[in-house]
Amino acid sequence: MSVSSPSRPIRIGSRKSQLALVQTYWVQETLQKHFPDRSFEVHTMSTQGDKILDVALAKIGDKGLFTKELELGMLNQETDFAVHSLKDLPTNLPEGLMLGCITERENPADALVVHSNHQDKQLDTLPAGAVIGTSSLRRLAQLRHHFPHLAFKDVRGNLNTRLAKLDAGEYDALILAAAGLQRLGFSDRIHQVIPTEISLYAVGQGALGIECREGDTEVLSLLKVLEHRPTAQRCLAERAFLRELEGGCQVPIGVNTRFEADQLVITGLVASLDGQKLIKDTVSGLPATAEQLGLELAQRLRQQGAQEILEAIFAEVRQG
Ligand code: DPM
Repeated sequence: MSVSSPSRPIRIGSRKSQLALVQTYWVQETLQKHFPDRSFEVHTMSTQGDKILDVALAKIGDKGLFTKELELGMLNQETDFAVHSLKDLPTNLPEGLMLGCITERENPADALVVHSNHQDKQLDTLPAGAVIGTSSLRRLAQLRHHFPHLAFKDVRGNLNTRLAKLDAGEYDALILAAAGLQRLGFSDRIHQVIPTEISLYAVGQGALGIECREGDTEVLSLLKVLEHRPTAQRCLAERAFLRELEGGCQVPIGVNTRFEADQLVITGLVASLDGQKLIKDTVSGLPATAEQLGLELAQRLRQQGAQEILEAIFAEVRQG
């Protein structure tokens, strides 16, 4: 291989799902605008998570379910970087790869989407036994805690498939990320933005994470135009928190981060699947110490029994 010439095309790896493509095309367009003399190509790939649609996510349990194939593409020099929903990117990356940039976060909240029968209802007024579709243990545990009158059922598939199942009456409501609905043009289906007191969001939710080869200075310098520093500080704190608790993507762990004056504030939660136990705490400090804040928060939750909850869940999920 020759030394990379300034004009070589930059190859972007992406999943094929509609949401992934909307996100990747946005990255491609933004870069193209900033670097009109360069060319940016999108290379799509299917990941394990796209192929296995009939098994509950938590039971597959594999970290990197939506990222592994994209990572191999970069390691094999077939692509130069990959665009992910940051919350699907494991906190420990394979040797040779790094998180090159974090983009500006959209609304990180979860949202309630209801069947047309329930247009006049909110989470607290849905009838007893109403069936809520979610595959997220985090959403399940928190909503069970606050709304024990509701029933929960697993739902898989892309956003269109899920909305179709809802409209067909298989569910009374769904819980989905507001950001995903917005990016796909379904903002009008957001019936209630779920307040953070009820559902803390997933680590990295609403932001995109761009993964590239470690030390690829050419790509890293291009990615700088996409970086959003405040989002990155928040998400680095969140990811340090999750990493320290050794949680994968499918764990009942939620966060909320925000800036108050010059302080970065992070609230984190670990919940038992039955919604009975919620362990929650908050720490704050200077944004420059973001990762330490996440770590400190994890240690505090562990002192309050978070590890026991997580171990019980790992055992339960493994047994199926
Ligand atoms: C992860 C979770 C889910 C996705 C678990 C969680 C939701 C699974 C489900 C880690 N990834 O949030 O507790 O409810 O079935 C996913 C979505 C987005 C990225 C869709 C969603 C869009 C929002 C974003 C799936 N990954 O959360 O409704 O880009 O942050």
